[in-house]
Amino acid sequence: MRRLVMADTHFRDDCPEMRKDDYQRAQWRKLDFMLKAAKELKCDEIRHVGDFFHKSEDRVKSTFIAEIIKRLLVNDIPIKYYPGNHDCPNHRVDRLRDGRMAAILAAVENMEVCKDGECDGVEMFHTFVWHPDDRPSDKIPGVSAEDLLKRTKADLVLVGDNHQSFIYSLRGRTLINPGSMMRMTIDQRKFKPKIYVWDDGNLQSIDLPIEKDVFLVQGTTIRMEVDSRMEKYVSKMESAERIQLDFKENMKTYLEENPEDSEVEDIIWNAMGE
Ligand SMILES: [Mn+2]
Repeated sequence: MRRLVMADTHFRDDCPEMRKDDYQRAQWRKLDFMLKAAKELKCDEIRHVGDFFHKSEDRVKSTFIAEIIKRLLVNDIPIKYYPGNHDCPNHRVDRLRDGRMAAILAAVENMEVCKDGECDGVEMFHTFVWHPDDRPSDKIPGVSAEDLLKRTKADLVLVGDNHQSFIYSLRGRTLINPGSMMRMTIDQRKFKPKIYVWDDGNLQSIDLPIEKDVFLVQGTTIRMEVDSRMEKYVSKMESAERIQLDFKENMKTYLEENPEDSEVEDIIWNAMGE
């Protein structure tokens, strides 16, 4: 069984603050490339490990949704998708079909939603798993790739959420985190987006084509600081087990327990679309 693995596509109808190129076209180029790769490599299925969209709200330009659907309708390889927090209104997985994913799932018949745990012999998670070179600490908790592999049983464990790409193997079992499809923030400017193809133990990584000079250079230092601060919160929040149900509630509780100055809180709530 040959599987193409992707995650964190974060399709969006606007342009990230620090990008100066035609971001919509850049997204479609990547989606076209991934679907073409799946076909050319004769993959039996595509796995998407969550955060298909950047935002879950259903109010969005129909032309934007149509751009995605028309591509997925041409694709004839089954897609097994695991919901990410960005796809679920109020970060509640039981509300997945109240958001943008509803249109995609209604239109694309060969796309199937995987539930918690094993999905046809592969385990899928959308939760913050640390890069194998980094370690969770008391200050920043989380799941290490090693711990997750120890807790699971399948030969192949797929994770989304951490936008870095990495693989980790333990006693013949493998964890794959494809990383994000796009470089959305300036701290990702050196990141090389990729997809993985897993064929019963053989792993191939494929770099997605990227263009040079897509970031605005001005304001880099300030923006990087804000991004890394946001990342700190998102990592902490998403690594908590209780994150599963209501991200905003959890963020509120977290900020009550760890007060920040109001400017930082504003940045957080703004980033969360509040
Ligand atoms: Mn994500």
